[in-house]
Amino acid sequence: MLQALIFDVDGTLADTESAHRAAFNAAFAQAGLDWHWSEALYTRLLQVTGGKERIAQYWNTVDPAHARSSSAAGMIERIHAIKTGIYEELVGGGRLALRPGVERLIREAGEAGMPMAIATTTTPANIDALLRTPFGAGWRSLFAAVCNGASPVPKKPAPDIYVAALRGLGLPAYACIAFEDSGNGLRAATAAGIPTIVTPTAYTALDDLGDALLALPHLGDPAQPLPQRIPGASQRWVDLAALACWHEGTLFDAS
Ligand code: XBP
Ligand code: MG
Repeated sequence: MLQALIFDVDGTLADTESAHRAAFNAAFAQAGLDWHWSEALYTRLLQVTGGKERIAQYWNTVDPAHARSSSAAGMIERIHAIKTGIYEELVGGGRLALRPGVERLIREAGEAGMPMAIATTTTPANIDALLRTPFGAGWRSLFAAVCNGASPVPKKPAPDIYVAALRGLGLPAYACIAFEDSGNGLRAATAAGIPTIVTPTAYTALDDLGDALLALPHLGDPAQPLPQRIPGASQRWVDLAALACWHEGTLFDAS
């Protein structure tokens, strides 16, 4: 039986990567660097999960000698802190909307008493900036566990952040459904044993998403229905009843 939902953040709850890219570029300029990440370059850099790790990887390709110097880690921390502040300004106050169906499904699950968790590689302040307006300052109470990029575990595609979310929920992987947007996220959730629904964005549309339980353009909403009928549902949006039906199918397949 489906007992909990686990949500990725970037790309899944909202289409955040353009704001992340703008924030990285503004931070580079503020730090006096002439680095600029174009959309095409950023799409490739997204294969490296975590903003600090992404900066380190890029620095290592453009200036390996300095990237390996003793001051590099401190410099990355400083650039990333500037980036996080800019990102909060860009998405906070409801300036970036959640993707279709996200708010509706989270509210439905909350009202039904279905436990939820977050499993993301992003910085905690980014989650607060995104969720504080739609769900209020107490958004954290909607989730039994919020596992994020501050935790000292390997980042996606490693399964660790999903394993931490399962531990926080106190549930086995087969009792949950995860929501992801990227190949790295899908690999992480799948390696933790969690059936996963993917809703890719333009940044992740070319990722290998073949292991997903289901791939959809978004979760759909009465005001913004999915373009196609979805299996086991008469409406064109994902709700708890449809999720329970797909989840039962995975258990049946596995037996
Ligand atoms: C996606 C990421 C994040 C963001 C940047 O995370 O890789 O690192 O791009 O965020 P997810 P930070 O899809 O798991 O939410 O700069 O705060 O690391
Ligand atoms: Mg993501």
